[in-house]
Amino acid sequence: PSIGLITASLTLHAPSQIAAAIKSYAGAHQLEVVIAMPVMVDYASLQARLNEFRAQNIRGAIINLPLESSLAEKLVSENPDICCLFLDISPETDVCCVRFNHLDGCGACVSHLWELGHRDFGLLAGPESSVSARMRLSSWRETLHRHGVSNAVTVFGDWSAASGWHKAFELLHQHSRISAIVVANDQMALGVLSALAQLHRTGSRAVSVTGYDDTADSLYFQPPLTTVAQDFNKLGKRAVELLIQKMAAPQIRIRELLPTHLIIRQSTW
Ligand code: IPT
Repeated sequence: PSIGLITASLTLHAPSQIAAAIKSYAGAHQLEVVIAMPVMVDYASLQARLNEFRAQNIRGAIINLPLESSLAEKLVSENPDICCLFLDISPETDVCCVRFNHLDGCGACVSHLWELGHRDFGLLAGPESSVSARMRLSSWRETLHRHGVSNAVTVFGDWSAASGWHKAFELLHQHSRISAIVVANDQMALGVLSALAQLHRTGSRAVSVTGYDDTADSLYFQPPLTTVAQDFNKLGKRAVELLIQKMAAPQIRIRELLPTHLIIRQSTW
């Protein structure tokens, strides 16, 4: 038997680590994983993927794509014969999900920078089309507001290192006083660190940088990256376990939240 995985681009580190974990835990349960990686994230294209799963006798799907609530709800109601478990949706959406709690990690990250004395922030968010990117941004802003900081400039990247590199130049050219850049994922943070090195903003002139994900490489960035850890292995394990439970008892309602936490390394000071 097989389960389906509909995923964000596997060229990105986080979705690929999640897919790897799902694949290995599914294997431990003698389940194959059929992977779909849609280019378009709209109803027609996702429904087409579920139809392909159905044709292969697949009755459970893990969906790791940032989805708007209405779209996730529509997929569930139009496909009652396929158990869907969502990994990247808003907490307000009433569908089965396992997701990371952005609040603890985002709050800890901004508070850490504030405690170091930073008051001029650059926020490098993920794409506005991603629900998780929007939630991270709003919880950074809430934490800054709580600390009484109003000096934060926001720019948006596309999760890639290349976008991080471009956006760092944009931020520092327009707002040279920025002393800390809060970044929505490690890959963009890698690009930011590279831009800072090119601008000779290192050593005693360094801008503090935080990432998000704690992917396997982040410890080896220069400097090693302070970041918010999401345990992708755990997410994959729980997703497989919970999907199996739901396929056995489709009426159960799954709402699981996994913690995130700050890991302090040398990119903040
Ligand atoms: C989220 C990652 O944090 C981000 O780096 C990017 O890869 C994104 O996925 C792609 O959609 S993790 C997700 C489970 C919210």
